[in-house]
Amino acid sequence: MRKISLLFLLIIFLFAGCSKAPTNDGVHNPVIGFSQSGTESSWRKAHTKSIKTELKKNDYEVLYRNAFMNQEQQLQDVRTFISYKVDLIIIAPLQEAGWDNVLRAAKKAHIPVIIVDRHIDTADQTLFLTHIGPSFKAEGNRAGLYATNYFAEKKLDSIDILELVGLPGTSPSKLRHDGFRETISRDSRMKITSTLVGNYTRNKAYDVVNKYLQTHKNKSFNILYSHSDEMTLGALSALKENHIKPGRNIVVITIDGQENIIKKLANGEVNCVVECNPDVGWYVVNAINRHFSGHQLAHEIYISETTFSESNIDKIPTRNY
Ligand code: GYE
Repeated sequence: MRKISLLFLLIIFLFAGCSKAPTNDGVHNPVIGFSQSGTESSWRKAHTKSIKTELKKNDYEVLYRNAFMNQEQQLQDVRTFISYKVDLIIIAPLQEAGWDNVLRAAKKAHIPVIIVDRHIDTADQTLFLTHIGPSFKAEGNRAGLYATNYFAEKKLDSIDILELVGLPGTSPSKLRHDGFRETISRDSRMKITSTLVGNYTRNKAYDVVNKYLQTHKNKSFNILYSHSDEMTLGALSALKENHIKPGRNIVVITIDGQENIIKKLANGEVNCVVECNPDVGWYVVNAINRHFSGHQLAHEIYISETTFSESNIDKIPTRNY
């Protein structure tokens, strides 16, 4: 009799080990809290959709919160997930700084955390399981590579670059700048002459570029390097209003790869699109499944990406963002 019950316990234990995640009551599916930073671009909408769709496909319950680009709101959203005692939290952080306290609270409540897209800045790397997202530095390098190749054979003494960065205090803003600068340093003629801040939004980018052009009427530049497609769309309007032909008078390099910017690549207003891949859902859910079945995760998981320009325009896969 004792042998049978031991066998029974062993079978239950083995099956429990195979289950995808801890369920609080054995009836409900595991609950995942997903805190998204905003909806400022169609890139981000696709990022949200990719994660939500894949979670649901895998039978996870999803609690979703959008912080609408407000850091305080996002910290509050994560605290709400902790008080709901969710099984795991996914955070797409708005800003790099300020996460330690809330992540310590999650750790104390034994709730694992996965960071997606932008990075967080913390001295304690045990506060999250893994970061899943693009290599922003490699994106900057790719943008720089296009710039240096484009001008390699052109006889110019200096090549001036207007840079349009996203929200300050975020890792893509920093790393896309670093990667770009690293690569263009191969060509001593290239110089970033001005850096404008566009916060990753179309309106803000339009305003800052327009103001710049109005106040620097006699100053020309050769390249516009914009860190995101939404900002590029705002910049293109400002350039055209100021009688500058994007793609012709100046070379336009942008990052993301939204459908609406691929159209601009096709009509010649944009010269190069460095892809930033929002389709991370499969990677995120795969990491969650592996974690719940007892596997150790790599601390950094990169998503593969490429570059589009006139040389491969007919081979660009259909965009879903
Ligand atoms: O490039 C931009 C978005 O954090 C990588 O945020 C992301 C950036 C993306 O709004 O379009």
